[in-house]
Amino acid sequence: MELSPLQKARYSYEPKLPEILKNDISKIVATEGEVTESVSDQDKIKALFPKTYGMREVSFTLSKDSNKAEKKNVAVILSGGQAPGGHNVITGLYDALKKDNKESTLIGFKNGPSGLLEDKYIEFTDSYIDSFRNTGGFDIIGSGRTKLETEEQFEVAIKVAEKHNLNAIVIIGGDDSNTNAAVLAEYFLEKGSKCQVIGCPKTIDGDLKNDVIEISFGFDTATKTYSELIGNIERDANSAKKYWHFIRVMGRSASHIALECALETQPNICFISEEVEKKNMSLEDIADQVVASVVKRSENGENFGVAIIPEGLIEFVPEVKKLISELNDIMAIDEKEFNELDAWESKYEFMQKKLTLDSFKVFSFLPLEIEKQLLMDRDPHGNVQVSRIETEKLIISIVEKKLADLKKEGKYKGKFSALSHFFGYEGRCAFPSNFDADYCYSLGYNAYMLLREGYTGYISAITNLSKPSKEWKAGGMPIVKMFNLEQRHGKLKPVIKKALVELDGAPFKYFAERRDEWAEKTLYTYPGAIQYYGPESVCDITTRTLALEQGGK
Ligand code: FBP
Repeated sequence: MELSPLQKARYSYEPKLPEILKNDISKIVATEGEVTESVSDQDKIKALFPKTYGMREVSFTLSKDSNKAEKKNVAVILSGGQAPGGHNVITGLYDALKKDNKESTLIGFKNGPSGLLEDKYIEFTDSYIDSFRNTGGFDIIGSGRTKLETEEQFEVAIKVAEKHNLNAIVIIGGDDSNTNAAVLAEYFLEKGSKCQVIGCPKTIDGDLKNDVIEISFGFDTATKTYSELIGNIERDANSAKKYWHFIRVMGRSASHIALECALETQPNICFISEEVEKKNMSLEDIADQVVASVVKRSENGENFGVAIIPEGLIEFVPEVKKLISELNDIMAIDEKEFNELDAWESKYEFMQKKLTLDSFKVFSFLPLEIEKQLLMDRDPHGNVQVSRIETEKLIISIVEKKLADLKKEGKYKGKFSALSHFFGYEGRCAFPSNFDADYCYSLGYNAYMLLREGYTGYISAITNLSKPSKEWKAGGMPIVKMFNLEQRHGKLKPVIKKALVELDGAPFKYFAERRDEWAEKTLYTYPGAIQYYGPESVCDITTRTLALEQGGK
């Protein structure tokens, strides 16, 4: 296979580990901290997870004695959307396992959790692992979104684990996949299986985080990739001075990606879905905010601008949120009947009968394309696929109408020519930044330490991440600690609580204090491309979000 010069160079990059993990593995031991509780619904969650509820947080320290490792058979699964650094989680896990005992084996189930159920796997070798070091993508074994949730699936998982004599399965995924990891860990314990389950926090969306999981991997590289592109567009806009660019960025539920990109590039507009929901903003209110900036800037002779829109925005506009929730419930029950209807008119009538009057009003106000996008297939977790809804075009169309009205009234004399963009898949498989390369390698290495020490139902946790890697700390947290009860498919289910943008948090406050000035003036910043080689102050820095959250600038 032909390799690019950067790929060749990245093969020899040596990811940095926290100091504690650089020691002889046989001398690293776990120290237990406080007993944990789930974030809410404690009694109900305790009853559902009798074996894994209330376990203690774990950190690693060095002991004088060394503890020889038995041979272990471990499996790994990549689950959900791609995120830069996934390959390094696997290389870190592999290196730790082989360093500890050469006889140990690592297999990878192919194409997500379905690989476990179908027993489709590969066994990793040195040369195969070496060809994926420090590269982006999940193609090392592939990924998938199959949800592990039924008793039959768990029974199959036990049989496959027994067949391979597995000591542990490491599941690399987001909130839903780590929820599955915790459920599987509980099930294995209940059935007396020796197979442990360890999770690793992945998602470019950045919404799997809390006091112990400071950031999910992939967020750093994905936001740097989008910010580079947004900065380039800003410079183009400021050079040509003729277009307003509306850029939708990924982030299914939370707006962490949009906020981080705004902090990096200082656009004229950036919506934060969590604020839209809190302020109960309608689609019209959102468009009015854009119109105000367009009008003001045109008065300054600047008929151009840049707006960032989080892809999840549409689900946070209260009136649309209610509509989507009704559509999800309808689809959960009547999807088959709905899919048998061919003509759009019949589908439309079907929804008219099923939706409440208010929601149907909102539905019928939307442009036809958006109506169709809202009715597309749900993902395996029953969610509407927001990455396929062109919210940026919806906003442009409402803004155009409003500006035309203002023009008629003589209140607006500028020109408005809008272009739309969607940045999502472009960022998910980029070569991991040095931060993600180091962080992911450490997460995988640390996952091995957790399973070596006999833990199950834990998520690998590397902390103190806004500091240089030698100050990073290694440990683990019981996954059930992150649980709450949420409505899914019309039923209350125990799931990891999603971390949304906190409106009283430092990153949002920083943005909110400056955005009025950004809306009017041209104060763009241009982050440029990710740098892999050069000064640490450029190459090793992480996100503004993490820096601000941890008291930096
Ligand atoms: P994960 O939460 O599984 O990591 O995926 C996040 C994400 O990239 C979202 O930002 C996006 O909405 C979604 O995946 C797209 O999913 P798909 O890859 O199935 O199109």
